Parts: sequence; structure tokens; C-alpha cells
Amino acid sequence: MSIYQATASAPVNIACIKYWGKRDTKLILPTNSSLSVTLDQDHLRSTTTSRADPSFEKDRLWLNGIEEEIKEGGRLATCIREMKRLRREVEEKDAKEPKLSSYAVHICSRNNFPTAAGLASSASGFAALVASLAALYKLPATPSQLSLIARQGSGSACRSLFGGYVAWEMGSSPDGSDSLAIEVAPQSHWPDIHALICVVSDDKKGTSSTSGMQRTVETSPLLQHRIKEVVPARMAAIQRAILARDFDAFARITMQDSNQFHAVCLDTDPPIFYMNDVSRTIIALITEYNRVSVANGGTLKAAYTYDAGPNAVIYAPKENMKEIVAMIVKYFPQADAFKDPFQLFGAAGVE
Ligand code: 2P0
Repeated sequence: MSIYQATASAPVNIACIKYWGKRDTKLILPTNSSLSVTLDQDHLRSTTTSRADPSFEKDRLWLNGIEEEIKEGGRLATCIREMKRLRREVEEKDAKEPKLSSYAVHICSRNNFPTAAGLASSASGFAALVASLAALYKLPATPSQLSLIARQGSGSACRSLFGGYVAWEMGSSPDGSDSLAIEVAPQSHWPDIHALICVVSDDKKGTSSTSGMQRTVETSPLLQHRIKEVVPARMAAIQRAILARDFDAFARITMQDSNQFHAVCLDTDPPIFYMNDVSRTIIALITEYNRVSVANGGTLKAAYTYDAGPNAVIYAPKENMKEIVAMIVKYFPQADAFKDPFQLFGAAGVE
């Protein structure tokens, strides 16, 4: 008897131009395009195994060993349904293909980073889920086509289907068929950029991204300015910076966009606060580090960015990382690796 099983992994991505706001909450269509860097597979990734078998009674999923409910009409169910639909197309084209689309699947997913580290796992998780089902079903789909489905699991997941530098184009079609991820440049184009993740707090965040961003869409006047006037120009500028390997421009845009994302959170009613005093102190440190470099005729040497939580991600050319880690440890002596309340994950190369 044949065994139908496949395993795939997908890394975490960290946005430089932030996704925040949906124009369609069911299809997960964003109010602006976004751009991210996919981190090194070795450090932070989800690995997922999917298995189809005629003896399975229903679709089931385990996350880090604990079974999660697959709610009808929910995001997991949508992704599994869409992948089975693509499998049916394969089966219709080739009658010899086993009818895997009619079997239930069992899916087992693990993160190689502590869930308690306060890092979003939904991006790598849904990307790995879709990639493992694509392998199981032997789909002829490109990463961009798969990103259309991962997007419906969690918006940011669509960007984890590619390594390197990735854009999520918001698209304009009401059915979401053009809201997908594309590769801006592979990691090999600019391998010199490394990311340092400073875990400031591993508390569960107070406001989830999903509900927070909807509140912002409903109440923030600043978001309207951001999506219409600011992001389109920034998307073009950061892609130019990446293609030219211009760290100064990349860093400037990344920090500006992190700041504006947190500004629209503050502009939300009631306001949303993701950064804390430690986060702001790291901003001050990086700002001073860059100021001294520029004052001495140099360029920006590091860029901070913060997602929906207090943890800092610092992007920098590899040659600056040692200095940056030394600086962080000097100002936060408790920042010894893997000790609360402040962990350093080490410099993860870009995947
Ligand atoms: C991003 N974030 O671009 C932004 C920056 C958080 C801040 O994508 O509702 O977990 O599942 O689509 O993908 C977080 O949003 O939200 C996010 P859903 P998701 O990385």
C-alpha cells in the first residue's frame, strides 16, 4: 500500500514595509502592499508534514504536538480546501493520479523556535502548511500561486513562500487573484544583510494583529494618508535600494516605516501600544549609533524595525553585527543569550 506523505519547511519573515489593514477580511486582502526579508531557515522556521490516507476520518492538525481544532469556515479549513481544489485539477488532468483530494489529511507542524519567544509563527506556519500540501499533492504551482492560498491563512504568510527579499503586491481584483507575493531579489543578490532579533518580552501580545489592524482601518485618519500617499512611494524606493544594495536607503526607509506603523497604532481609537520602554531605548541606541557614523562622514550602519510587539529586529551589514551585539549587551547586561527578560537570538543570516 502506498504512503502519501510530504514534509516542507518555511522560514519567518520580517517586514520592512509593514502590512497593517485589510480591505477584505475574509479573503485577507490588504489595504497596502508590503515588503519583507525572509530569515535564515536554520534559525527560525516551521516544518510541516502532511499525510493523506483513505483511513483518516477527518482533517486534523497538530501544532508543536498539541491538536488544534480545524474550525469550519476558518483559516485552516480554507487553506486545506483550496489545496484540495488544486489537487482535483491534477486528478482531472491525469486519471492515473490517486484521488488524494478525496482523502482526509493529518498535518503535523513544529516551530524550531520557542513559541514563547514572542515571534509571530503564523507566517512561517501557514507557508509551511501550504508548501507541504503542495508537495504531497504534487502540484505544479509556483511559489506566487501558493502565496495566494497561504495569504488566506495569514496575510504575512504569503511572503514566506520565497527566500530573500519579497514583496506582497496588494492587487486590485475583488477576488484576490492578484494579491500575491513576488520575489524582489534572491538572498544571493544581497547576502550581506543580517538580522539580529532582540527578544524584549515573551509575553503574549495584548492586541492581536488581526483585531488591531481592523480597529485601525475603522478609526485611524493617519492610515488613509499612509496607504494612499506614503506606502506606494516607499515600496518603489525600497525595491530600488535592494536592487542597488544601498544599505543607507534601505535602513532609512525601514526605520521610517516601522515608526509610521506604530504611529497608526497610536492613532487608532482606542490606541494600540506595541513597543515598551526597552523597545524605545533600543531605538535611541541605534539612532545614536547611526548619528555618530554619519557625523564621521559614513552611512547608516543599522536599521531597527518592530512588529506587533515590543521585540526589536535589527538589520545590518554583517560586518557591523559584532559591534551592534556588543553595544546591546553593554546597555542591557542581562541580554546574555536565552536569559529572561531579554534574549538575543544571534545574528540570523538572510535565507
Ligand atoms: C507585517 N504584521 O507586515 C505586519 C507588521 C504585524 C506588523 O503581518 O490577520 O498575523 O493573519 O493577516 O499576518 C501581522 O499580521 O495578520 C503582520 P492576519 P498577520 O509583517
